[in-house]
Amino acid sequence: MKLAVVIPAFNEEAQLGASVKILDEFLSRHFRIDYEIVIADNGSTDRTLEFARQLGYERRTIRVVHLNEKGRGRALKSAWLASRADLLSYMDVDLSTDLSAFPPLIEGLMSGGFDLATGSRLLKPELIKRGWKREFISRCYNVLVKVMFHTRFSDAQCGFKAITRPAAQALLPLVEDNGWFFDTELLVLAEKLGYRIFDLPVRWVDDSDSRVRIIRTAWDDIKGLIRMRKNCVGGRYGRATSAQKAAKQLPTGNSNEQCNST
Ligand SMILES: Nc1nc2c(ncn2[C@@H]2O[C@H](COP(=O)(O)OP(=O)(O)O)[C@@H](O)[C@H]2O)c(=O)[nH]1
Ligand SMILES: [Mg+2]
Repeated sequence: MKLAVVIPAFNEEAQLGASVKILDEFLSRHFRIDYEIVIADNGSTDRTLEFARQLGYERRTIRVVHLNEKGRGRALKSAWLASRADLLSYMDVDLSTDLSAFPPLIEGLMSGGFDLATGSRLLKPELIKRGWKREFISRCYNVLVKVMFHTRFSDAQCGFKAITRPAAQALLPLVEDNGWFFDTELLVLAEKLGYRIFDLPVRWVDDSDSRVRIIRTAWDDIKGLIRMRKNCVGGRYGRATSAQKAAKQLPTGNSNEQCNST
């Protein structure tokens, strides 16, 4: 059994080294299974790639993936699909999510009970420290996702997720977004197609050094939701389910293909 922890990195020369070392120490202390940390850089214009490669030389647990085209979703898809690990995960460079949630996140998959595990900042608000603006936008956005898709997971955009290899192989080709909406698209698809999602409350301290352009990202998210909604109405995900079931790529759990009824 092997675990891959992907760290998407865009212009992160200031934080990358310290965070990756903290993560490596943490994983070596808390995990008995084999693991690799994959730094996934694309589009960085600072020395992120150089620093990442240096870390790769220094530590046998660290690998680097580099793509020319920007986009966090693109980096995650590519790093997950290229990894040979059985369990695939990712977290943001700034380690905003407290690492104490990582062992239970992975345990949820290892126990065989879940196909995808995701951190949530909305299940236990008392564990969260972030500015009112991001909190407000996050809450409104997640209400919108629920209203549009009748999904049960609570936080679509938390940068702290893990997925089994078979689920990733079946779902990632269906995820069209290569940017920030990647997370929402993955979760909505997973739930609609009957994958079992572990929604885990996390402790989170916001890092003010953000790459998110709020208005632009919010608009892209809304466009993404509308596109997915159209796909639902057009029955596209239902067709994917049938095709994948035929190819025996889907779990036998209850598929929640109810886009059309909402
Ligand atoms: N590989 C890659 N990583 C990205 C890109 N954009 C953002 N990231 C990473 O995504 C993570 C979350 O970014 P951050 O700015 O902390 O987002 P916030 O916490 O929502 O404000 C960080 O690890 C970033 O370096 C991108 O285009 N490519
Ligand atoms: Mg952050």
